[in-house]
Amino acid sequence: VPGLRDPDETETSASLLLPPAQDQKVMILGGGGVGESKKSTPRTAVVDLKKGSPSFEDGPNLPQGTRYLNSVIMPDDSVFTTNGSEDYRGRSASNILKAQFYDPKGNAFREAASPKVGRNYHSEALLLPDGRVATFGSDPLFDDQQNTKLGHFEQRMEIFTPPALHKNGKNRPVLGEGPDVLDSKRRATFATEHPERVVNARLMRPSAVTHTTDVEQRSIELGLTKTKNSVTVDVPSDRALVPPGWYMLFVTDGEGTPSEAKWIQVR
Ligand SMILES: [Cu+2]
Repeated sequence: VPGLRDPDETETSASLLLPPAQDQKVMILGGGGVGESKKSTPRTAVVDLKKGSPSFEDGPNLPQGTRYLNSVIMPDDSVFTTNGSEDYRGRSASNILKAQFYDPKGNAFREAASPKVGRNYHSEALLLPDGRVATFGSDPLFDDQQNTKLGHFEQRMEIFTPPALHKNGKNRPVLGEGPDVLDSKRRATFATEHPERVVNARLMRPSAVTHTTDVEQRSIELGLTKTKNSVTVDVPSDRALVPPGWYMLFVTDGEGTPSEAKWIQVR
């Protein structure tokens, strides 16, 4: 696919299928030169695979050159992206204590609360079924700025609570009683006291993240119908778009406040 700026700096980059998966847009963020290179790039780029002859187009830059960035799709279709380092495996104390949300619709970043723990190589971030994000791991080459002391594996975890949960955490949309497998029409109905609050429904693949990369990550937009006390979701029939397996089902309100997930199986 042509059009990618800094094509020699894709090692240790992040990449993901942007939400919703139906849009078939792939994003790449940051990265560095091959091996122990000092080079890293703030470049992001997006390719729309639905176009006749797809090519990468530049997205907004990260705050600085970034390797080992972790990127997590959120239930509100934003992408939470955090941590990383500017140099190879955090060398010369180059961990980046920054996080931001990428909005695929606006093609822009907005700042998020900063992580407290630096993370580079062998680090991970994943979406929890309660709508928060856990970050963990990091495997720095050295523990000091002068690169004289051998590094130690980072054992502290952090949990990130997105802004909508800080604001509306005590008043989230709720998915009540419902099935844990789709019916023959690929639908599922859940009880809820306030169906009017439910604006979007997403099927989100549980994470399988390693080395900052989650190859399972995808979020599928669902059809939504309501009664006075229930919501019904419709799952697309395309098995390439929705590979069989277990998913987290999230609904969100008009402010992007997520419910807790219900686990549901797609056969
Ligand atoms: Cu490894």
